[in-house]
Amino acid sequence: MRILHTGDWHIGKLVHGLHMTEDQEYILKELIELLKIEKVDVLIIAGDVYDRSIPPTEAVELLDDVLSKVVLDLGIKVIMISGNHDSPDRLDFGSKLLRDRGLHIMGKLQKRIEPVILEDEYGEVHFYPIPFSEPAVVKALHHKEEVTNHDMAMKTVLAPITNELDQNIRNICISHAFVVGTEEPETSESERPLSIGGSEYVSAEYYHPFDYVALGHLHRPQRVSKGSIRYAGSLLKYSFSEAKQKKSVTLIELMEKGKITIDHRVLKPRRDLRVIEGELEDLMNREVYSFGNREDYIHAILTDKGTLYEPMQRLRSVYPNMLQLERVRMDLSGSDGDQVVDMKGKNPTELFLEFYQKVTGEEKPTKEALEYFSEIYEELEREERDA
Ligand SMILES: [Mn+2]
Repeated sequence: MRILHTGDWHIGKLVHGLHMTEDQEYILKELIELLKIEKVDVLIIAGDVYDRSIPPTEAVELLDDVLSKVVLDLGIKVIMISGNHDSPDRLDFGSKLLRDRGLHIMGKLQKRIEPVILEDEYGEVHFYPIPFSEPAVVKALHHKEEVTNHDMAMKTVLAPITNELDQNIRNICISHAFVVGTEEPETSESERPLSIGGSEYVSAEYYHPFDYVALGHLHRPQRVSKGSIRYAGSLLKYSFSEAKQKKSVTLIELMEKGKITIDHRVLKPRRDLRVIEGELEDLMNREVYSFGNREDYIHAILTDKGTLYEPMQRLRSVYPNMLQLERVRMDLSGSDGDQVVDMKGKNPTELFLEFYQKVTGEEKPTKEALEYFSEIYEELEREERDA
């Protein structure tokens, strides 16, 4: 049986105010092609299907379209669970009706989680889809007062399953959580914390009895611990902290019990999301920008010292999808932009010196720069008088 493990689609996501739906449509088309080429039997979506509990209509249309193609046209089974971004009840819509067609949705956590049973030449494979399990929900569902954090919640949810697991057959778990094992986890800025205050971590050991664990939540593809507990990672880069990550989907081939191969396939996005750094003139230089796709989503870090005239507009003329601009030294609008400057009793030159120091981090401007300032200042004064 060939399984494609994906997660964190975040359909309908905005990145720096920009709708990613078209990029998602593009990459999902590639995903559909991959499903065909690789002759995949089961597609897993390990939570955060949508980016928001009430997704925009384009997002709902896109998911409907993609799932219809996968399930109806290609006859591939789909198993999906809710993540912390999804609304469990909304995701569950139609789930009973769709089950017989091969679309298995687990939005809302149930006290008893029944496996989705599929078969191949080696026998049955049991898939346990565990929707995102909030501690408060688990506590109420299982009447267990001691459930106060994510670790306890997942332990409570998984215990009845792992206790009765038939170890003669192949068992797969699908879960959306921050699972921590022996490997150092790598997080991204686009992951919303699962818990504010309390710990969001879940111990990997609860998942050990499964043959493979398809996780969602962390956006970088990664292994949690030895064995087969893995994050597929998000479909696309959703923050600049992910600029250097290599996104992929995970292809699993299940053979007889105990025999499994894990592989990765890379999908090429319509636009990459990357960080460029240098002086404005250099970044605008053809020899520099022709190295990459100018249409990519760009975060530019400018290292120029002096003031720049409309750097964002100028960069946009070369990089139409500029999303973020950062000045290495100069930050007038940033966090300390509200600082009150005591201007009383200071002459314009003194104020300029203070400003220069703050902006460049340098002690003093050059003699030429200071002369230039005086010249311009006098000219402005003249203009004001004449007006
Ligand atoms: Mn996510």
